[in-house]
Amino acid sequence: MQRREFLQLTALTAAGTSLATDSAAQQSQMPMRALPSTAGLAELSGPEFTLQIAPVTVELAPNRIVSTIGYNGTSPGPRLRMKEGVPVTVNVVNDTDVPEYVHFHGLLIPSDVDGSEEEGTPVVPPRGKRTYHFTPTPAGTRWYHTHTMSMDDLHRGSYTGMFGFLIVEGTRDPGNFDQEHYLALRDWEPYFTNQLMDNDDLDPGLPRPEKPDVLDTRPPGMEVTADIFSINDKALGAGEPIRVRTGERVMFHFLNASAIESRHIALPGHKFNVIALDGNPVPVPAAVDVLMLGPGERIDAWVTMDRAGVWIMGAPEDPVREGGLGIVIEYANQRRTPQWTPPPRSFWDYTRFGKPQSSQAQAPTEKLEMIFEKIPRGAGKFNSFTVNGKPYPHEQEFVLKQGTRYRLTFHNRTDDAHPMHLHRHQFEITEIYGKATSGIIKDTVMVPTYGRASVDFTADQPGLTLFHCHIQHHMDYGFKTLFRYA
Ligand SMILES: [Cu+2]
Repeated sequence: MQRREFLQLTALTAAGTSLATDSAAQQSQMPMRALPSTAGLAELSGPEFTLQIAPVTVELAPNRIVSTIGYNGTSPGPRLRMKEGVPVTVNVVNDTDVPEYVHFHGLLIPSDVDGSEEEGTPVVPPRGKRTYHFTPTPAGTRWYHTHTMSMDDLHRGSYTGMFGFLIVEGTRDPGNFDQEHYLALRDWEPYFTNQLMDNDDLDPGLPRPEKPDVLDTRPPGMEVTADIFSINDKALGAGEPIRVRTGERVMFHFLNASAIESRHIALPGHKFNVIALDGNPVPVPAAVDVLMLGPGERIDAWVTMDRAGVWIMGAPEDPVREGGLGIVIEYANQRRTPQWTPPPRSFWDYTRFGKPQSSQAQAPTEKLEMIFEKIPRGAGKFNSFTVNGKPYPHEQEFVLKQGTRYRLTFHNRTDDAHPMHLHRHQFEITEIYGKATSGIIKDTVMVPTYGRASVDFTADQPGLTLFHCHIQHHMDYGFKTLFRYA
């Protein structure tokens, strides 16, 4: 972003905020709804849904309008609310000239409706339509998004606005909260860069067991980054604030819908009580100052509103927050410029939410080692990636026996952290950062730079199963494998 544009955006942020504060003064006279939910996002309830893929414009702020592709005229698309175990029909209408796939991320559903070309899901043809029938499970915060390849086209695939929340309601008690908000973290208008922008794991204390003795010094290839951000469809200050009262308990469902980078979120003076990761309840709920979400990950966390004021909830990194990644939290009868103060320095650690010992109950019987390596391709080209020394496609490397419990150990021999996503299954993290843990069930895990992680899963969903890095250009340039069932 040019500096001039950046200043315009910041000026606008300030103006937008003061407008919002004025309207809040009027609003505070009005009774609050019992359970206010995030404004601006439509919600559709099943059992039948229609998603229309077509160009949309997103007004992130009055002077910041982006053109992209969305669902049903918006980005994020509508929130889809399904009931666990109740069959649904999703009609997908493709009003673009590009073949499309809609992937239902985090659901345990068959390959032919999972929305993955690699798994053999039929395509939604350009200017055509296709109907998916499946039974949503398990309950939790899921999401849906395009699964097309982008390669070097930054207007395709998950660089576009084709994403939305998908909520599967179960029988679990949702808890007693005064408000509930669905917040998707996004970046817009990505561009190529030669610099690795990652801030995934700056903690030098992290073990790096996979760091090679001799580093590959060939010139690195291109990366993708962005300077424009939003939560849902609004940049910081341009949308309505979340209006709260002292003592309220507010539930936030966060999704990192970025195709490229991890995100952190903090709310000055408040703590996030993390109760679920990737939609699945954690064994040890815990309060943290800062959340971290790799691309594709979700966090459900509630906050007790116990520090009156007007606050910015957003990215701790100044350029990211000032570029739009934030939302104002405004207490009743408080009128001032939204405040930001940096959170205490903290390191995101999944094991904080797990049981500290390994699970003896479900020991794996088979082990698969997966070595991730990056091949630097030099300026103007994307790096490529290999798994166990081979690029995609793999033929017979990863064949599963139905009913068997597997331990996958990821050896990340690259200088970047990767959000590794397993389709159609969920896994349990059993080791990460050199620590054993159990009970954390996820579908996507950030494998640290030069780090190692182990996850266990049961092969109980026959059919082709894609496993890949959720960073779009890593996946497109080789960072994926297919699991097959024998
Ligand atoms: Cu990656």
